[in-house]
Amino acid sequence: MSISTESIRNLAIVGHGGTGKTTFVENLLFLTGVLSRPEQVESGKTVSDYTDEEIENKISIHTTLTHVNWRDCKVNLLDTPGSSDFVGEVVAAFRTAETACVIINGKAGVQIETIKLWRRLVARQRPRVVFVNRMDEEGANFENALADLSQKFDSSFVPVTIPIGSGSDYRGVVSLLDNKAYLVTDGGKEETADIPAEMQDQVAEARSALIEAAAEGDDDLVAKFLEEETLTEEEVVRGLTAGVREQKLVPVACGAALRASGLSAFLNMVVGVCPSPSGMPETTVDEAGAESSVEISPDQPFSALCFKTSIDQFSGKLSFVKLITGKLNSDTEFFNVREGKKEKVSKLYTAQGKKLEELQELNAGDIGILTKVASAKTNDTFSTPDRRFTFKPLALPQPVHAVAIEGAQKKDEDKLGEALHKVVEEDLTFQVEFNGETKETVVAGMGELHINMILDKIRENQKIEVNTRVPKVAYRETITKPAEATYRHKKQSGGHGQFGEVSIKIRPLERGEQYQFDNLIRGMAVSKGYIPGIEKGLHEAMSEGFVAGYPAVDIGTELLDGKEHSVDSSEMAFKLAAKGALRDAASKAGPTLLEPIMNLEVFIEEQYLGDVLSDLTGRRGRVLGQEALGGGIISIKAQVPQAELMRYSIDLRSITSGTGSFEMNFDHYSPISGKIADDVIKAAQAE
Ligand SMILES: Nc1nc2c(ncn2[C@@H]2O[C@H](COP(=O)(O)OP(=O)(O)OP(=O)(O)O)[C@@H](O)[C@H]2O)c(=O)[nH]1
Ligand SMILES: [Mg+2]
Repeated sequence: MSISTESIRNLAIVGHGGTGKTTFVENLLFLTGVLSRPEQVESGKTVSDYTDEEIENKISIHTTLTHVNWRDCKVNLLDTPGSSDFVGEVVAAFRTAETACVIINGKAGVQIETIKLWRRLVARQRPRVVFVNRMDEEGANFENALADLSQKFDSSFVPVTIPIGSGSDYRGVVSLLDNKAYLVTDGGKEETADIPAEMQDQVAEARSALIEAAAEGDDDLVAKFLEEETLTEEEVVRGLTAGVREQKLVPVACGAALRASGLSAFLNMVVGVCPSPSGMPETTVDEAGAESSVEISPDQPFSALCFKTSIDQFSGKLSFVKLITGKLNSDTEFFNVREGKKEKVSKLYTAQGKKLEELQELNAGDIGILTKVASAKTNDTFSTPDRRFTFKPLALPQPVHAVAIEGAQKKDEDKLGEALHKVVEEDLTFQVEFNGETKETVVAGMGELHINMILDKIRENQKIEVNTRVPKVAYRETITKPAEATYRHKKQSGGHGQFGEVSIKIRPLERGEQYQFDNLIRGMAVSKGYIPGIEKGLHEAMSEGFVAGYPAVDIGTELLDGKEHSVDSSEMAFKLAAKGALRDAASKAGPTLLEPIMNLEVFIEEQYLGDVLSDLTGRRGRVLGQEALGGGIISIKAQVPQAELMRYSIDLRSITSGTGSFEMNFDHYSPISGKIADDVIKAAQAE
């Protein structure tokens, strides 16, 4: 029997690296009886961090699906990595889950990756809850953590649990929802108890704040609260549910995941106040690109979103799906909308980490795994043939780090290409591109760790050596003023000669306009049939460049005049004449090199501001502005030449002791001159 949509809660567990997400999930599995004993991340035996690379590095790298049952609900948990190198996995998880559970460290408070995630969650309008973890560590302070949240984020934070003690005095939590204490036991599950006498006043105050927040969550309740100054239990839950769903408030729970503490109250909150998928909107895009929305509901034909694919050593290809509408069972036939291809469910599973559990049926809102759907890729929409929409794809951040790679042995190139292709299918933040200009295969990802991890895995699995180096920059060339030239291509060799003469004028275009061609020849100086040859010649000359061999852009060309010969002219002769004319004209038109300039947003702790700014200046960067995000975290916006950013993800980490990170995307091309241009030309000539 499948779980009803109303009884499902989907949670993406997200937050800065090392805040305890994996430990949290492990202990939720322990609390609910899925595990008889929780393991520690360091042992390499947790349910969630099970891949070789996770066990080796002792951090999460992939999003892992697990689930627990609590009070008639099924809670799907997507444990995500905290490192910004794997942000693609995180985005996929909170794309899928209705609620994001943000875990923060009770001592360190809100850290940089959490700030970046929060901004994404706000942009996606995702309901959020917070769990302040590691309350058992020296220096943990719930009040400070709450203040830090309020200072950094523009949301209304409402405690639903409060800690009993902290650090070595930590004993458990008081749940404000059911007015009970949950005490830590030695290695076992937490036990309920009465609220400690000395906390009565504190609890009463926190509870009235919670009731007031609940009243504000639901307009109907405000009036009642003003009149009676309190609400019933049922009304509190109703108000909080509406508040979370509408993102008017963010409930905050606390505890110590490592000691399985604070988790019962957390699950009570999730089941009570986090939205079920039922009726939640999902954006669709039709064939014309128009957006609309469907509500998650079982009472419609089948549709699902594939949010992740991976390869399992026993079951082969796994496709992780979230059902948006209808039901799915082993008889369902469906279409992969992107491929227009019919597929069949062979088996249907859910999972506890790597352990697959077979299911008979999946209901709308639930998350499951299909095996052997050959065509499946991340972001695919599965649907019935009559419904031709797709679900809006994940918006992923642009790669920030790239390296050029090649197989050490020529014979390994094919193997390498195939292996890279497989990774690209699974990981949308990893890109592979053969750059025809620089003749390099360039792989790009979210950081050095991300790329190293992928390449190491390929080296090991394929038993091949892969060399890496800093990629070449894709420079461009252009002109700075108009010029004219006439070029005659004439050859007399044996029988047929070759003849073509072309006069052109070239002029600089606006940046980004690329290329323009106008034929201004009046009369019959050149037959129509030769014009395509002339255009081909101009194109070829532009793609070969005239300063350092990089493609020329943003040049307008006008064909002014020409001459032809009744016997010796040909398309080829005119092509060569046009090429010569463009080269001659360009040499008189102030030719120059252009370099790519990137938009950069850097996130750092205040103490590193001076060092980061002077480093950016050293990279020929132009700082556009800086903004204090609260709590000593600063974002700097700048434009920096790509040539200076090839190792930035590595250098920034070393300047900021590993805490800084950045996002970047291409902005525009900009002219370079002097020594910088000379060096580029010299390097190109040395090739
Ligand atoms: N004292 C204490 N330590 C904790 C607690 N929760 C987690 N830890 C420890 O914190 C470290 C990091 O825990 P993880 O669960 O791997 O953290 P994570 O957020 O999953 O890390 P990433 O996946 O790398 O982002 C481990 O050594 C845990 O044992 C807690 O409640 N108390
Ligand atoms: Mg983890």
